[in-house]
Amino acid sequence: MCGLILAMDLTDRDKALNLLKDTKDFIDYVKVGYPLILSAGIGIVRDLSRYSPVIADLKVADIPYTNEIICRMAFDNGAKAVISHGFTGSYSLKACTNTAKEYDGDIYLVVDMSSPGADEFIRPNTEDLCKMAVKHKVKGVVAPANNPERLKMIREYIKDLTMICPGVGVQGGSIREALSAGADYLIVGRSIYTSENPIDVAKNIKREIESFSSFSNINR
Ligand code: NUP
Repeated sequence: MCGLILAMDLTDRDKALNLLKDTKDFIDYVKVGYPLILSAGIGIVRDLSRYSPVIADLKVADIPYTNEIICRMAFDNGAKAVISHGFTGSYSLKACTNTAKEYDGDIYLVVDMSSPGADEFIRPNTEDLCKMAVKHKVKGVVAPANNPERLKMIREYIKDLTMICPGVGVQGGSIREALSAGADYLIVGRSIYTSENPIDVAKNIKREIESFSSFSNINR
């Protein structure tokens, strides 16, 4: 299953909601993080969830007690999934997965990043983070679409967990290369919301993902 996740990093609540209304037919999830939640409040998760399932990109990274509170706030406000870090260890991740279970929600674990500097700390630990993802039965992992070699390696480690991948477009990644390397969902923000015609851009990206998906199904 391949699809498109819109990264909604606008900081204006009305603009964000209008953009989602316009593009909702071409996306599978909307991802919201600190930029919009800090400017519009956590209630924005509920507002967005009226149009699309929401992934709360909170990169949760605290003690178990606090992680639980954070996840509960996201799920209570209608999030379908929460993104967590794993470097805080198993107890902290478990607080997230246990809370998600209560809500029938999902946790995605960051196992690598698309940013320069990922080599410094997270990459030396990607294999262990992937093992942690499998062991704790998270829904999936976050991995860099702008690094197909890393995606291939991560795909081997995580087997059939879902891989959601930012880094296409502005961060240099290519849609086809990321999908060929094992990405399930592409996370795209600026290429859509800063464009003159976000509807067309979202529609075209979704089409490209679908055509890759049907081509690879035929050739299986
Ligand atoms: O490794 C990561 N890279 C990344 O870009 C992990 C992330 N969560 N993100 C997020 O994906 C980033 O915060 C932004 O919301 C989105 C990518 O957006 P864009 O580069 O397509 O604008």
